[in-house]
Amino acid sequence: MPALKFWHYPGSCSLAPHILLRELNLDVEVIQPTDLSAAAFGTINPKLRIPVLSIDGEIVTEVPAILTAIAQLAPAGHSLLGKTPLETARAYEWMNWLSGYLHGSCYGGLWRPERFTDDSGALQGIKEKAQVNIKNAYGFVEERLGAGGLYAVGDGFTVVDLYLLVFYRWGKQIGLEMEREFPKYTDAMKNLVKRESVVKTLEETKLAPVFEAKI
Ligand SMILES: N[C@@H](CCC(=O)N[C@@H](CS)C(=O)NCC(=O)O)C(=O)O
Repeated sequence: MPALKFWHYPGSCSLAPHILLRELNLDVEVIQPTDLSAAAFGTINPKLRIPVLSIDGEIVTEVPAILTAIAQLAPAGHSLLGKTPLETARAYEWMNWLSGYLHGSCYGGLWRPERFTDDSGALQGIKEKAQVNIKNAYGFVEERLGAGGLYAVGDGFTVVDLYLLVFYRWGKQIGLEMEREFPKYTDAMKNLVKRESVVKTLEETKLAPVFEAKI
């Protein structure tokens, strides 16, 4: 097995690859950087973002690439990227959209509107439009969940389901009524959080369970 190092931040998009590392029981050095400035982090990732994975010293960035790199460390015959070539294409279709559109464009607009304009008067409008785009994007997820509705790709678990968990948590964080408004997405995530790897990673990163037990 290669030597692995993983830079993450609890609750961020790094959660998906973090769970995958635990799913595969990989031996990895996990690092939570406190400073993402160019001076502190620039040599690790010049884009100054987490997550970052180092495989025998080779740095890999971007969630879809990192999920792919980790999945390739799974025993032969795994279906973490889909069971057929078409399912693999679907997995990349999902990951590209989640990373580029939902994360970069929608959540970027909401949480980092200054990336889209130098006009301080335009910031509020960008945030408001981003809120609408996020909600519509979740509607799209709800419609596009695969056969049976429990998985994103086909009828089995793939890395895309882990990536969807990141955005499900964020949806709750920004106050969307995820359970009421997106019942299929919710069922898929309720199914996913039963995995030991999810439970372990949430504990490890000191994040609350996604669905609190009803008393
Ligand atoms: N496209 C990148 C996005 C990475 C990204 O934006 N990560 C966030 C955490 S979710 C981050 O590092 N934020 C720090 C910042 O914006 O300063 C990916 O898919 O990995």
